[in-house]
Amino acid sequence: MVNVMTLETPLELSGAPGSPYTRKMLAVLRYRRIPYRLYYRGREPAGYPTAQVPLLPTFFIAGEAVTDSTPLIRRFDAEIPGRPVRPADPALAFLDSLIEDYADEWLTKCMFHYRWAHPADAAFAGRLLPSWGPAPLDEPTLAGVAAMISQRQIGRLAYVGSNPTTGPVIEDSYVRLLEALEAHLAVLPFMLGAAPGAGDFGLFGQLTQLAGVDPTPTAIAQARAQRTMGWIGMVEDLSGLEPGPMIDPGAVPATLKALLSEMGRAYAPLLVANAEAVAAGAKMVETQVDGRAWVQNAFPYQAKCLTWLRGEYAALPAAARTQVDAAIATTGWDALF
Ligand SMILES: N[C@@H](CCC(=O)N[C@@H](CS)C(=O)NCC(=O)O)C(=O)O
Repeated sequence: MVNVMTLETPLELSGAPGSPYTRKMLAVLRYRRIPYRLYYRGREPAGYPTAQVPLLPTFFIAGEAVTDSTPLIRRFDAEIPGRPVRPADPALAFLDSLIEDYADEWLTKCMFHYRWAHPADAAFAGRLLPSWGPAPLDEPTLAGVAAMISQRQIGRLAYVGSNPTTGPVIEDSYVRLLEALEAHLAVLPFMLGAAPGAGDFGLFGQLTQLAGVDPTPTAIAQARAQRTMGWIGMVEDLSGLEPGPMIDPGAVPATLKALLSEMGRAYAPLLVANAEAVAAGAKMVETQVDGRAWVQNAFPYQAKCLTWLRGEYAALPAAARTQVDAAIATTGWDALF
């Protein structure tokens, strides 16, 4: 393993094809043309460290196990030259952060909910996930592992906020997101112009599963989101893309405004309510999302997300802040800043 204080390539990581954040980061590495070595989870070379919270993907950098895709994308941009993911323009970079946070923290609810709350989807995923490892599995072993994984993941539905109250809110938001993406991808190749940002890779990661693996949400995408499915296939490997111009941050296209509105509608109220619950030491968040009841466990990580977004907003130069304010006016995101 590389054991120096700066990033060296190939970057090494462990992950799995069924992990949206693994897919997000592999697509980033391909676009960046950063050589990498992927170990299937549990197949890392002997002696490799384990992260404090062992999440997928885990990168092995300078002798340490490092997780969390959002800061890693920024770190790779800073430390490995060429083809940065984050937009250079500060207003666009901020919008990119909003899109990435929505994808990582809200769209993942859709992914986890569809995968484990629908019995037929859960039965499928229970057998698929272990089959994505390198070890051959005979039938009794696969059946046993599938039952164990399904039971564990169904038990985790509460953590992402999927329950009978919130299920319809989550599913409606997925369908509306697909509609907004279809409209946007009819006019632009990526969310903010002719090059992908962290938000594109975040959306891509979750959508690899929602619109390509899990039967119920994939059938919805097949019926109504062919452009989006094509986009997912392309974002998987953008190693040959020459990035083109980004949109004018002072004149955000209507389809992007609609996307930001969809994201703000679903996710922004929850970010605020969750942060309040965490600050008050409450165990549960009870609020309204999209005019309907929402209950879930309070989630300290998402309180940090809000702090980061507010910090990034506060650091915007005045001219960029004016552009951001215009872009997010009436989208629901404006309530955060
Ligand atoms: N914020 C993290 C989230 C990573 C994450 O939640 N990974 C999930 C799977 S995609 C995980 O490892 N869950 C625990 C497990 O599968 O045991 C990131 O952006 O990388």
